[in-house]
Amino acid sequence: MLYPQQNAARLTLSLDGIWNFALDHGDPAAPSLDPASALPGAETVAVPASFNDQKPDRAWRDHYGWVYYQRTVTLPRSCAGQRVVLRFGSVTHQAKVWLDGQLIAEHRGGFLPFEADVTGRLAPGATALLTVAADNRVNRNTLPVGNEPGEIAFFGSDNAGIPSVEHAKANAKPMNRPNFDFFNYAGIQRPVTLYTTPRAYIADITLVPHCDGRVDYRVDTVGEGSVSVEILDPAGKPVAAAQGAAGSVTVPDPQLWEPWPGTPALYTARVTFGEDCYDETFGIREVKVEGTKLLLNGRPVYLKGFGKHEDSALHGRGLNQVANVTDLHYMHWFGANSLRTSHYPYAEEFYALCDREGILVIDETPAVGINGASRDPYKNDLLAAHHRQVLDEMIARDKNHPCVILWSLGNEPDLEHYPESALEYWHALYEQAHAQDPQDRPVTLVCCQNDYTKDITTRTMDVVCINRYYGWYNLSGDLDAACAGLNEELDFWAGMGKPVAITEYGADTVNGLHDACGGMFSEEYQAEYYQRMGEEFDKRDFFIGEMPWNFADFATIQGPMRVGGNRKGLLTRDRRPKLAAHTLRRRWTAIPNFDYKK
Ligand code: E8X
Repeated sequence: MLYPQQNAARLTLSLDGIWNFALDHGDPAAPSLDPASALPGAETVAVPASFNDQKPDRAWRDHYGWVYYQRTVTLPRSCAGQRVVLRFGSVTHQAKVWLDGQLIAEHRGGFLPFEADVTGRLAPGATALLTVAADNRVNRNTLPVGNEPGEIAFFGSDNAGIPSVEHAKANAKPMNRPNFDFFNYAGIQRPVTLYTTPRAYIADITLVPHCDGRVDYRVDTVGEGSVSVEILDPAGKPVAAAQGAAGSVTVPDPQLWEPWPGTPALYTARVTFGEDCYDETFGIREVKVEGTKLLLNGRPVYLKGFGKHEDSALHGRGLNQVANVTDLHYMHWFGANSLRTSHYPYAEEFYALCDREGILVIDETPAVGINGASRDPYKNDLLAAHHRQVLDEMIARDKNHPCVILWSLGNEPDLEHYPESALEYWHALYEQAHAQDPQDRPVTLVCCQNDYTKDITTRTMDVVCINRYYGWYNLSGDLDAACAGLNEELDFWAGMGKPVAITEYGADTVNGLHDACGGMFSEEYQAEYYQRMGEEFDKRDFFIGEMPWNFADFATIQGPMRVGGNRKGLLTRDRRPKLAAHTLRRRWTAIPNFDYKK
């Protein structure tokens, strides 16, 4: 799916800014406000951003159900004769969109774009009323997954069985019960754009580059016309060209795309089709798994980076380009070269920055929370169908980004209690990802700390990605025992013949809490924890990546285990380094991107 682009043939109009907003206090099962009329009691809200933190009001923070956004939109007369499209970067978790009360789009899934062709519905020179309803509910059929009323809370048993507790739970008001450890931010969290194209237009561009300079391409079009493709080098100089909707073109002396501090060389595929044109950026790089190595451009790469969140003050999960730029500069400061889009696809603008800054990305679906159920979650056809949809949409959106090197099908599902149906479910998605990705990147599934001997699914992935908290959630505070436990498990993985990366490990750390004996929650404990873990990773040649959890402190649901959110950040939420950040910076600036493990 192409990102909106302003160019010689196309116009983009941003609809971001201050919209009218109202909570729908009706039945959460169905939006109840009239989309053809002005919202009753409308207040102001900024778009793009989560709505939750934009007003000091529990009704906004804890809303359960639908919310409404509304504004007018005017199409310039100069757009006469053009195709006109309305596009949302994302609306979380599901959306209905109306123009002058006519339903023009619906979408399920809160982290991927959708659009509606409004040619003819919005006349040049006319003004229309644009209304968007967003549903923030999560449940067993959504991704991320929510608990149903009465199910065990994310953290622990909340005193199940005590009569007074059970009665109070049964009478609790309807609310979201996230089965995941991040705040359930929602709303129009990414840009809204009205854009035009010629009536005959370029619908999609697929690029498959090879390190020898050959670039296989396909251009999907609508209407009559002929396709031409010109390749511009990083300096903007034309270096190759081809005619036809599909074929190959060879770039002479290709400059390969490499992670920072190497050069993330970016080329441009300049596509024309009739009156239409589009410039698609790409990088010449290849990624594959060979034995226990992850090869980038044929060389073993070592992943040094983080699990992150799209999370910042006031914006919530909303696009925050200042945070994105700051975070990627911090990645360089750490000597980091990679990150995981835990636990959902991030904004398109973020991947474009990673392409430009040379940051490797593990691109993850919103499949988090498929665990903890009293029944086999893999027998839920609604969930499985939605999972297949979001996987297809994520690959379709991100397929040309050179920064994306690995698809993650999901995070920490239950792989122990229903091992056979788990393997069947995840293997089907594994096959789908390989089939859908034109560049056929490696595929993984991030597994939770579990009895790895019973987990028959993780070992089938191209890269084994484990989340382990030896020394935190188990063997708490005892780093000697933690290292012993980690090493026993790594002995198990040594026999698998696969590359292994740790995609989460960490310790909640209250910035400013110091302890000469390095007790848990102190900055000293977090620093020692990462020092000790790194020493153990270095002993294993098949161990190809370390990604602490988390880049920064982030907002979560309320609970007895969260002190103003998850505090495992190496940075505070406002991006100030804790003691351990300097430990990691010393370690990673001494580790090269390539050939670190023999
Ligand atoms: C944590 C992380 C959470 O923030 C992340 O979204 C998924 C969790 C650790 C799971 N992984 O809690 O900080 C470990 C569970 C062991 C009981």
